[in-house]
Amino acid sequence: MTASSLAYGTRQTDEKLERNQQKVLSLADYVGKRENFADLSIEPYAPVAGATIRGLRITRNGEIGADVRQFLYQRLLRYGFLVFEPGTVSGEDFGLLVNLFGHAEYSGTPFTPPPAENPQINTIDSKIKKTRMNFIWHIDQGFRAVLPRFTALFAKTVPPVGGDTLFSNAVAAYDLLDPRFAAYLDSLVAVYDIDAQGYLSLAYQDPAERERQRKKYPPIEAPLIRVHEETGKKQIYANEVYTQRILGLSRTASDALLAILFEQIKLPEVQARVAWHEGAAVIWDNRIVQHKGVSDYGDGHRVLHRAIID
Ligand SMILES: O=C(O)CCC(=O)C(=O)O
Ligand SMILES: [Fe+2]
Repeated sequence: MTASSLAYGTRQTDEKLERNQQKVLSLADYVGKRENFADLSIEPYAPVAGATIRGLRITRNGEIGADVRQFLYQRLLRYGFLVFEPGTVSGEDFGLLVNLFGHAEYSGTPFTPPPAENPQINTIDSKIKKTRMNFIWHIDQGFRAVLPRFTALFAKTVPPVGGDTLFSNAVAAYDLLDPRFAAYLDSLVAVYDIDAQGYLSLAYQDPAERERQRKKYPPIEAPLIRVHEETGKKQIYANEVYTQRILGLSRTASDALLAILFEQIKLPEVQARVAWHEGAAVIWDNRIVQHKGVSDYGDGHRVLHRAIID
């Protein structure tokens, strides 16, 4: 064996070893330490995403100061999602929590009607519909040219077992990619479509309304990897519900690359699992995390109030 072939063989082995080792994330890039601010405390919810807020009380009579608001907003951008303990806000006043972060636009479908007390929000009720797109990994309204920054949920009714919500830190998922592969992905643009997985048929039974929605939301072109306007961080934007195909690639290549990205979102290392308690609320940044509901509650009754926040 010549010296050069030996050197080559050694390099191959090194590369193989390197490839077989999954990168280890530096957790401090995604979460912080426990902190107190005014009357509230914050502590990480899971190793790589999320935080729990305790001690915050929001009522019609009390004002939340600009400093607390700013603190919560900054921590949401840092952690990707915030869990508010039960008692933070009542179901009737959920809108007050939402208003701390932005403006809620009604975004329901015939199967997700607004509750009587608040026309800006909609209801996900397992009695109204069982099969939903929210059980597939997605980014809310990832088919729109302008993404709603946040989504918030309030737990009205929690099933006896199951029904958690999973979050995947899609920034960390991107960071775990081989940088050479990631650089290639950065250059790609994909088609995003409200109906890529048949959402329109699932959400609208009336063909005329379906057609109206189809016209309102034509397919858009957007990057596969999205840069957060406020943090500058890159997120795997491709998601299973709304990403149709990657532009400029064969169907085979597009499907293969998308499958890799969808797998990346499913890595337990980048995930958090939120177990609901009645009266708890959660808000997340759609530009950081992807999410899905877990449909493991059988006939249990599960009701969440939901606000899409621009
Ligand atoms: O059902 C869930 O846990 C997730 C709900 C969801 O996807 C949403 O509210 O946008
Ligand atoms: Fe969602």
